[in-house]
Amino acid sequence: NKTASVLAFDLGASSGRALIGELTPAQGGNPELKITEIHRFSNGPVHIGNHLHWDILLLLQEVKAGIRKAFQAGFQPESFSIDTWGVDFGLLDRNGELMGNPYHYRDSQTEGLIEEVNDLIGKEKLFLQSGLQFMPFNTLYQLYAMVKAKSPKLEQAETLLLTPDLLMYFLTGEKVCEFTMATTTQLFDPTTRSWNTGLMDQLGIPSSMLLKPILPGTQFGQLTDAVCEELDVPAIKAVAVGSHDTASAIAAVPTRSATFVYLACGTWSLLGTEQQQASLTLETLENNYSNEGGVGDTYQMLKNIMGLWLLQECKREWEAKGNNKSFTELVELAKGAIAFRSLIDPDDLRFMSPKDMPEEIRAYCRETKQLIPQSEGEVVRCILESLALRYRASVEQAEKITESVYEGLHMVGGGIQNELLCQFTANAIGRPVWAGPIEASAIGNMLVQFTAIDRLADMGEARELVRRSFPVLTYEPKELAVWEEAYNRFTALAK
Ligand code: ADP
Ligand code: LRH
Repeated sequence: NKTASVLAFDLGASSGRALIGELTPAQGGNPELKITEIHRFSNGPVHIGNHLHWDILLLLQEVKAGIRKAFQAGFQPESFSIDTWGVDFGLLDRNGELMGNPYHYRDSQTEGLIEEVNDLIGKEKLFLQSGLQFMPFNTLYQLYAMVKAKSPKLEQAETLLLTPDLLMYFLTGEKVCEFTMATTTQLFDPTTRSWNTGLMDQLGIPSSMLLKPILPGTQFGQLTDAVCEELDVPAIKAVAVGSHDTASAIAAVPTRSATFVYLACGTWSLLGTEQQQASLTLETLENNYSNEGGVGDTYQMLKNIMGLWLLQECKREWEAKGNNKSFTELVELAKGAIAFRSLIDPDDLRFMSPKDMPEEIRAYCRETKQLIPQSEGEVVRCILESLALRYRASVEQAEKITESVYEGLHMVGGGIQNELLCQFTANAIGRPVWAGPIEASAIGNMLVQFTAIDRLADMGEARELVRRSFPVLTYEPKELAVWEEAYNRFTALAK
């Protein structure tokens, strides 16, 4: 009955971190989970020619640095795992070597391909066979772009590994395909729970590159001798977790109830409900909801909302102009700005990768004949109010599809450090917001590792552990009348 520890890497589009999770023994009470951040690093795209890539080798170096630091700090994790954003991948040749730099999901190669593939396959058929929201960056469109470009890499590829599986392969030498990541590709059929080879044949995508998915909780190898020697660490076990960061974040939602609505709030905002199986109805399709695999035999019916990307990009643009402000300072400025001066549809695809985000927001307001946000405070306020209103629309859609009423919204992820956004969200939905934990993806990652090494029984026990171990802040709704009025303006603007 000793303390057990595991090492979790959570790589988001803006930053990555390594955390140690320690499960303390039940000393007369119940066990608690203690987390310690070991390493944090920034992440972002690299432009080469006309393409946008991830710096995968730098990410590998940072993960290695995290492993080394964990042992240097005196921890003895039994196992480790990595979760990352969805959809992206690397291709291995027949010698098992990585061919080229993985593309970043914001690369423009997939522009226009949703429509093109819908014309070839049929939108409804594609939805029924994938359950996925039509997002331009889905793996399906990235691979189809490579087919159209007659990519020599694609012609020679032997194995496709999604980002977390690719990093785990570099460290363990084992090639696996984790289930929750597989479900972000739009090539995986949630009914048959297997790859949609018919679809791939039709589009000319070689299906032999894809491995049979393994479930979260599967132990599949250990650090290679070479990595252990390089880092001077023992050969700890590798576990497949909910390797999609969203799946891991949802696993750490401290809900008591089986029916609940959540918002994982980081670079993206993922809002949805947990289901036992994929919801493949016309209503789900019409509302552009997604069905993605979750941990513990769940399907997540959720929606990708553009999220704090909008704010991150404004911050980056202002920094490039020599104006450095932290998120805290920007949120303070937004508090002082006038309410509901201008609203945007955060999900308009024009905001996916614009050159200058503040200018794109101004252009949207100009074109929709609203007041144009000028100052930083005005721009940030516009973003946060618009996101909160989009969350309300999405909660209402989820309620319609699932024929349920939710009492409040669980918010998790880095974005909950933005208290103004949490309050706006409570106001917009007219219900309480329960915020916490911040490091949900890393915690969800740890929880699955603890089940794999037999320290936790199941995800029910895991969520109970999260409730016991981390604080949750409640935001009560306020100013309902003005938010109602703003919502009417928003729905007229954003379909
Ligand atoms: P990722 O999806 O990249 O993993 P995170 O979960 O780390 O994202 O969340 C990053 C977001 O959290 C940032 O875009 C920022 O808006 C928000 N954030 C981070 N720190 C703060 C802070 N101190 N105050 C307000 N917001 C913050
Ligand atoms: C959030 C996320 C989301 C994906 C996007 C590419 O980090 O994983 O679920 O759709 O990144």
